[in-house]
Amino acid sequence: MTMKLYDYPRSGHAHRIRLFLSIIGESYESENVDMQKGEHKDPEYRKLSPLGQVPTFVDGDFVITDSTAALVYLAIKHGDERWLPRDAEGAARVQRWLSAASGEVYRGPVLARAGRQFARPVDLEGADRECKRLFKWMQAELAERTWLAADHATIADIAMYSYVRVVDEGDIDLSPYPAIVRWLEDVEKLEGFEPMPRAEAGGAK
Ligand SMILES: N[C@@H](CCC(=O)N[C@@H](CS)C(=O)NCC(=O)O)C(=O)O
Repeated sequence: MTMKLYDYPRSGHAHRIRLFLSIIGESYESENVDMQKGEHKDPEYRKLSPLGQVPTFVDGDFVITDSTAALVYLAIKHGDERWLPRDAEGAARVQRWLSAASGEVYRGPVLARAGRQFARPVDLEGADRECKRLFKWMQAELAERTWLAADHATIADIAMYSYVRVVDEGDIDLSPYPAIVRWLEDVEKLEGFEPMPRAEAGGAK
């Protein structure tokens, strides 16, 4: 059965899923949800995504309306076990970063970019503070080891990558965090890597 991604190019949440699908070599259908036209709030789309959010990932009858949940699903169903270790400690280490990808990444890099690149009304000072807090932590972790959650790449790295890569679009400079820059480049060397689109072409957060 074909898998389908309801997608929007500039969405980092959607990019996480595209990136992982590409790395594990899974083919899928893609349907663009034009967020600029507000298609994510259409009643028809809300039947799939009650919150009216992008991305939505569908495999047969199973609908997933969250990027990190889709990564977990794909890692278990289609990926090599290394992407999501099954032992208690290994799984918790990955989950720690999946939570950050939905929490600190949203409150920092996502909102800084949404405010400055897409002129959304956000608390930019708050977003900048969150970015600093997050990047200080990531820098310390990544100065100690190559990957975020294990001694190899996991879905933690996939989930964290997309919005950190384009945080300069929120006017945040990564040069004080050399270990993060090194890690971004390491993710980009993974076989099957697919880049996060830049905002120049316009779009939503
Ligand atoms: N928890 C969701 C969040 C997805 C999300 O916030 N998507 C944004 C676009 S990148 C969105 O749809 N925003 C519109 C809204 O929340 O109303 C995920 O990880 O996929």
